[in-house]
Amino acid sequence: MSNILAFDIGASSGRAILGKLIDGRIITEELHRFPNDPVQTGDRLQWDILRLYHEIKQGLLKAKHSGAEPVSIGIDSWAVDYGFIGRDGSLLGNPLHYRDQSSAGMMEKLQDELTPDEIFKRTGIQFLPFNTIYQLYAAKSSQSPLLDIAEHFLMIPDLLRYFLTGEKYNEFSNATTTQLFNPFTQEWDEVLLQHLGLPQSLFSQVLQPGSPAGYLQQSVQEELGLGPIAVHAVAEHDTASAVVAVPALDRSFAYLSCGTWSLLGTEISEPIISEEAQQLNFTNEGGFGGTYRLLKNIMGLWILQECRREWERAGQNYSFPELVKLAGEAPAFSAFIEPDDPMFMAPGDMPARVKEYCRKTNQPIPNDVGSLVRCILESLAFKYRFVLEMTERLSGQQFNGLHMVGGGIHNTLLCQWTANAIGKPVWAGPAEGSAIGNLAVQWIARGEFSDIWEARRVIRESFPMTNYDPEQGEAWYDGYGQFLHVTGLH
Ligand code: LFR
Repeated sequence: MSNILAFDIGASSGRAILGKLIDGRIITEELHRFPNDPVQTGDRLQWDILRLYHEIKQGLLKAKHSGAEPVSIGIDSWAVDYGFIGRDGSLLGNPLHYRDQSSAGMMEKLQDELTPDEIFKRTGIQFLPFNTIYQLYAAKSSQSPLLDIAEHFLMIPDLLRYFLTGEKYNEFSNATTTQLFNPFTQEWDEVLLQHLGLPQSLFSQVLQPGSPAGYLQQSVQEELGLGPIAVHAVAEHDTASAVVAVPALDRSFAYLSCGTWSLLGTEISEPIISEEAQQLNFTNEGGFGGTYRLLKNIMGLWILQECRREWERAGQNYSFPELVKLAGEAPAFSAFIEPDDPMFMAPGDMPARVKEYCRKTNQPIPNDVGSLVRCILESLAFKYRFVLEMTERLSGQQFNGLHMVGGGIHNTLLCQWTANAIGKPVWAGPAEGSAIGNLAVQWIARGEFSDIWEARRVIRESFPMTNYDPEQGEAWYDGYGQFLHVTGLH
């Protein structure tokens, strides 16, 4: 029996996907989909982690009622966030959302004590203000009482896996995103932990993706009326799972995992921890099979999601296809933003911020919805070109196209504009990259696939890719010059 179950939980929704292997093809079925709504409580933004666990159990029940009898389960989610477990095995408090403001300014503050060189040399991880290291530093600075009683540090998928199995492990791909894990020693970094005053004992054994991680514990089996289903550690950082699912044939390939965030880069076998990598603020996040993901975070469709939420609050409801249609009808190359300007990080009135950016850079203000969406999507496409070129330089490779995976590929205009901006083809698919990568690692662990390359070949044969060839070369070339000029990127 090869039926298995992937739980893929993104920053705005989660899903349970059943995977079957039939005649050498992967068949997926979405059994359960649920919203993931962070909760603002006072001035804290928190994850409703118990609701997410409840939804996982609903997914397990739906699998049971479908008669699918999955033999294995894996969970992946966004990175960096965590919860603490206390002496009695219970969760202490609610995990904070990485967009919570309590770690604001902590990256700069810690860098007064430890140089960025030192932190980068020890971890190879990009400097993002919400990395776990800065969240923990914020907890320490505010004298969080949780630090006095915490016995175990678990990241989001570790925590959900713990609720299911009762076993406490950290997982490699996600552990690297903390900026506390040392890829040379393959251990939590002693110097960084010591500096933060965190005991080694807080951190658990780090499992490689594909490792067995226990079974549904007795109480869960009884509650749900299920047997002792095996649980595997997969590539539990969703981006790591998405990269597993990139249907590349060539060992040298570039990817763009496109969802709330856009993650663009390549897969490498050794981390590139050089002065140039640090200066370009690239990251070396852990992947499957000891690989590393040399990539950069780009703010992504978050900006558009937040605009849509703001318009909704004002009583104007637009679907994403409607927004994309309006963008397609608006005039081209009128105004641009730098999507990674910190002003776009926190939730809030995004249309006002986009207009503010245009105002302060002396550009025409995109006053109607179509122009505003066009400004965001063109700017994203140009930022992709900028980061793709950096990836080529840093990794010493030339890519002849870009694989796009993730829900963002439903936005066909963005796929086409990305091809136009980079002047190379875009190969889009699969959309459920993270869930499929999650399934693939479980099948590798179970011996159904011999290795990741066999998995990628089967993924390519099972899910059609859509090709986008570049169009309107000259106009997009000129537009890129304009984008660099107004954003000051070089
Ligand atoms: C994408 C992602 C990114 C990570 C960000 C925050 O879903 O996992 O890779 O940088 O969310 O955790």
